[in-house]
Amino acid sequence: MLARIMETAWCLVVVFTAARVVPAGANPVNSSSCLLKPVLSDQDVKVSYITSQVTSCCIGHGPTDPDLEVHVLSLWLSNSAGVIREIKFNVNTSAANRNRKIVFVVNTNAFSLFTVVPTDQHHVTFITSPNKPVVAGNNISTNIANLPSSNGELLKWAETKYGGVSSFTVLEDPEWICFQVGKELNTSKDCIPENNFEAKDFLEFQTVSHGTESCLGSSDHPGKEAHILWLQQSPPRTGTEAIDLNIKVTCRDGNPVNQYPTLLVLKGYEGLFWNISHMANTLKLLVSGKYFIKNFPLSPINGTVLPDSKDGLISKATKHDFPFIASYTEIPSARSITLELHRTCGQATEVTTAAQSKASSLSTLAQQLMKLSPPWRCTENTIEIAVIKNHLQALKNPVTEITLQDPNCKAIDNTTHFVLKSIPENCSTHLEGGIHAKNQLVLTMPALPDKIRVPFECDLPEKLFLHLYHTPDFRSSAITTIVEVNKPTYVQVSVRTANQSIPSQLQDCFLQIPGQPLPQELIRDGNPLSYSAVILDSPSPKSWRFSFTYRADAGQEPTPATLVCKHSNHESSLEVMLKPTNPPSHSLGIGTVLGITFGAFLIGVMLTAALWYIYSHTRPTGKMQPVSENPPVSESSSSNHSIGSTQSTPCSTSSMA
Ligand SMILES: *[C@@H]1O[C@H](CO)[C@@H](O)[C@H](O)[C@H]1NC(C)=O
Ligand SMILES: *[C@@H]1O[C@H](CO)[C@@H](O)[C@H](O)[C@H]1NC(C)=O
Ligand SMILES: *[C@@H]1O[C@H](CO)[C@@H](O)[C@H](O)[C@H]1NC(C)=O
Ligand SMILES: *[C@@H]1O[C@H](CO)[C@@H](O)[C@H](O)[C@H]1NC(C)=O
Ligand SMILES: *[C@@H]1O[C@H](CO)[C@@H](O)[C@H](O)[C@H]1NC(C)=O
Ligand SMILES: *[C@@H]1O[C@H](CO)[C@@H](O)[C@H](O)[C@H]1NC(C)=O
Ligand SMILES: *[C@@H]1O[C@H](CO)[C@@H](O)[C@H](O)[C@H]1NC(C)=O
Ligand SMILES: *[C@@H]1O[C@H](CO)[C@@H](O)[C@H](O)[C@H]1NC(C)=O
Ligand SMILES: CC(=O)N[C@H]1CO[C@H](CO)[C@@H](O)[C@@H]1O
Repeated sequence: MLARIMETAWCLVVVFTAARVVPAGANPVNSSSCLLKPVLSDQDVKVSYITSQVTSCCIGHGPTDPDLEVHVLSLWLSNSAGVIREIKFNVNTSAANRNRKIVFVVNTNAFSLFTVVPTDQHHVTFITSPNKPVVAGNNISTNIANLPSSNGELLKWAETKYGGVSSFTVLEDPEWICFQVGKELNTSKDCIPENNFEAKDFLEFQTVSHGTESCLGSSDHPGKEAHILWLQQSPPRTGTEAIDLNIKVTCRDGNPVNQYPTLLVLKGYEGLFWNISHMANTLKLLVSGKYFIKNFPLSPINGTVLPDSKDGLISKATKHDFPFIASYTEIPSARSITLELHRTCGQATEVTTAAQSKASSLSTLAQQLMKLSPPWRCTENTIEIAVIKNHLQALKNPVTEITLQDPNCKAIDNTTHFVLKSIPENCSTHLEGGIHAKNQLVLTMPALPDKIRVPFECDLPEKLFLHLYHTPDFRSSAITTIVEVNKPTYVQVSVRTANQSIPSQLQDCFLQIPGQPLPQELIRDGNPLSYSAVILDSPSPKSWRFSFTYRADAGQEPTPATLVCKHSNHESSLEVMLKPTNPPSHSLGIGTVLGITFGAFLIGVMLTAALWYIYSHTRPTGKMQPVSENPPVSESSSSNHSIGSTQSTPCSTSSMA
């Protein structure tokens, strides 16, 4: 456990220090100069993997002595000129058949050293050719024999000597082998080797891929690189498989590790689960199937679909701006893969204190954590944060507070999450093009002197907004959904879009009233149509204003209706309530209030009334005539105000300007 924590801490320091020495101005890539060539053993990249798929194998009925197991191994070692290859050989035991004697007949094509770690449960004997290999280890017996070099003859030799073999296996370039003895391999047949045999039942081995190709060496390193791994095994008949992927960055001389921005393209069958060891900040992933980052307590992340061809995978990397393919490897079958990168390392430019490096590594880890499982979301009207508190445990230090850039915007701890909702206009959110929101999460950790900042961004969805007001000052605090009958209603329509080439005018707005078959058009193609609609000055290129007055018999009940507006490709609707004005005015029917002719008539009546009033007041004696509290309004008929609307609001006339 402690070792694991130490390892994590070490990794983080590597990440941190690596991030600081990435070359700043990398050369642009000339992809046509990236010529894939087979990697040589001294090059900067090495792909190795653990697999049970062997070159050739069979399981036999075993020797005539039932207390004996005879396993024949033929190992083919490439590129071994002048170098003595060392192969580690683990003999694993299974609980059954403890009393059996075990014989390994091992031949190799080159001098090699076999370091054996045997089980103490069995007596193990090795039979080898002189020096091919040399077997070393405690508690083992070795016998030298002149073994035939061809595979077929080697098998025949063992079958003749023991009356049959338990297994026969051909392996290429193993670095270590783990062999399980004492198992009932169970066959009654003779051993007839099959190619590409899946020997999961009794062995697995690690080998270096010799098919790896690379651009390294064919051109200058552009400062960023892609690694492509194509695992070609077919899906298991049942269940799901997980494959371990380890990334090891080693330094040839000195510290720290010089780590380039790296794209990892991982292709496997659909449904394969990649278990990725450790993620540097400079690592990008394109993964088919699902993946999981070790040490981060996150749920699996869904990958993407990747092409089924070498060219397709390479062009995928190129499309993601990583045309320099530092390694391309096809792997027939594996349970675990290790990508080893050797880097030229320089001296650290700055000596950092333990506290500084702890802060930086925590900050890096926090950023990775947030990128893997983004807790931010742009919705129609809000920016929402929901940080799962369990995820923060990966930081191994408590987080006491999370805010946005504006420290007044604090997330609330609801026991499982830190949650926060804010409107895009608030909390120092920077809106690019009115749609691309940028802000940062600020984490407070008492263990650190400084706060951890995690910048984030998200796109607000494109949308048309409708807002109603009773007054033409369009105060945001006075938004309403009530359309007062016979009084002006002020409408602001605004569009949130990244599109620069939208029409400068509002297009269509109408009212849909239940029971009325046709919509009541207010604006058509930017022109006012009915209900005294008036186009007002627009406050910005992406918002528009108008007013209208819905006219109806004042005595009617409140009626629900829908206001609909359209602009460019957007449409928005707002549920409103058509309400008679309060208190109800004289019940002048709608029919009575319309029409210039009638207006003129009314003026005449009013004049008559006024004259009568003056007359009655100037009379020396006589009774007072009852006078209406609400004297008729003497506005011209082109007024936007209905006659019934008599309580004038402070701004009620400015709309006519
Ligand atoms: C890319 O490299 C090729 C071959 O080396 C060369 O012919 C070509 O001009 C280069 N292209 C650019 C854009 O540098
Ligand atoms: C070898 O033995 C160890 C300990 O018994 C076990 O954990 C491991 O899985 C075995 N390896 C194989 C390949 O069976
Ligand atoms: C060697 O084998 C014997 C039994 O055959 C066992 O008791 C002993 O512990 C083994 N020694 C080592 C070093 O494995
Ligand atoms: C991934 O690897 C980690 C550490 O080795 C292990 O705990 C975890 O179970 C693995 N996940 C899967 C799905 O194999
Ligand atoms: C991942 O894919 C599975 C289906 O394969 C789906 O059920 C799940 O919701 C997806 N998860 C996410 C986070 O998209
Ligand atoms: C906390 O908030 C998150 C996100 O809104 C929600 O999913 C979760 O159920 C909440 N937890 C509790 C205990 O209310
Ligand atoms: C902005 O957020 C602060 C803090 O949450 C809040 O008090 C304020 O009312 C918000 N402003 C608007 C315009 O919503
Ligand atoms: C931008 O708006 C114009 C006018 O509505 C439309 O024709 C065009 O397709 C839009 N462009 C994009 C990228 O949506
Ligand atoms: C335990 C087991 O799998 N036994 C099998 C061994 O092989 C023979 C014939 O190949 C089968 O009949 C057994 O069932």
